[in-house]
Amino acid sequence: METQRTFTILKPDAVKNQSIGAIIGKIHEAGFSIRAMKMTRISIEEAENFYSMHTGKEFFERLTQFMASGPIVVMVLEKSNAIEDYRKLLGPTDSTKAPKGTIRGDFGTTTTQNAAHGADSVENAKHEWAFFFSERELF
Ligand code: IDP
Ligand code: MG
Repeated sequence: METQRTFTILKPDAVKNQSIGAIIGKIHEAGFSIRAMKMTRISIEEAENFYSMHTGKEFFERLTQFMASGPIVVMVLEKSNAIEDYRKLLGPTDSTKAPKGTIRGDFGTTTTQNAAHGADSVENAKHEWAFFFSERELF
């Protein structure tokens, strides 16, 4: 199968809990290679834009405040079937329902604070990483 790229954010909870090393280990063990990576932050306005599809939902403000609450690690990951396989590795949105062995099951704590984001389509992945990475930061 052709290789594919996906985009992930290790969310502020994962950075704060010192889980990023273990999460990156799990990502490598699952066969993904890292094509771009940095620690950065987003403002509340940028979080509102990133999650604009959820505007108006009950959890929107909690989510955007959380995403802007501290440093994040953003990465472009490559593998065959990367989008779908990474979503499987993440587990379901609600960390309390995520099986052991998944990123959210092992490192997330709630539905909002679920350790990591994963793009849900090739198009969205490209759009999301283009916000964070210049051409020279992509390998
Ligand atoms: P996903 O991250 O599994 O794709 P989405 O539905 O796209 O889930 O939601 C984006 C993010 O918003 C989730 O990762 C989570 O942090 C937060 N979120 C989604 N649904 C809820 C909810 O019902 N309560 C609280 N937070 C939520
Ligand atoms: Mg989503």
